[in-house]
Amino acid sequence: MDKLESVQLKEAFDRDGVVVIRNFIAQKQIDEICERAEILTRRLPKRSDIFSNITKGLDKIDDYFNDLLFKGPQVPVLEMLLGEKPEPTTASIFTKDKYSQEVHPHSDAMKGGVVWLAIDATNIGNGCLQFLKGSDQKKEEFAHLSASEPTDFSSHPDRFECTMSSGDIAFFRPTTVHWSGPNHEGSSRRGLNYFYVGDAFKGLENRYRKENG
Ligand SMILES: O=C(O)CCC(=O)C(=O)O
Repeated sequence: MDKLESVQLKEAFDRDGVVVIRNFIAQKQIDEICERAEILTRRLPKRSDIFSNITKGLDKIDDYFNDLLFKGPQVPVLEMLLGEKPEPTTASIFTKDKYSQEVHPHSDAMKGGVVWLAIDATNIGNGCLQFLKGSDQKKEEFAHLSASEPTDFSSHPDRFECTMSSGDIAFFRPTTVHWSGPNHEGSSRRGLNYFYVGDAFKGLENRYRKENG
């Protein structure tokens, strides 16, 4: 990425709280990521709550994902966008098949960055990510949202339907409201998700554990 592209990307990130880079990872590596993530997903126990389609902690059990989380090509881009070193938290795979749950509009944490790499092509029919552009600048207004509670933003003027091809990557602030709808198609919609939210995310996990036992 040249200097001008970086400046333009940072401007868009500061304005919208989300940017997408097309063709960021070559298909050969996407295939490799997909194959390894599928093996781990089969090995790891499924969550029994409403987010059974999310497998977290790939980096904890496979050095391949640990290396990607800490040293992947997304790290310098995120550092440029945030203006500080990202604090790696975890790498997860978000699989959405025909029977998967919706992830309702929410924020992830109060600081840091989130990266979502498309393994499959995503569109509104199979539950692509959607965002409210600029919502990271209105944290209080959206603080009450929860990923498990439906909130209808379908006609919100700042809604951004983040259609992606395999290998495209989205960078967003954890406070940029985002969600994904149902998958009406038969095929699976998978994304590799890197959280760089440091301790703030641990705080959220602790709160979740306390609230849900
Ligand atoms: O992949 C999805 O469907 C949802 C992703 C998400 O909510 C997140 O990255 O926090």
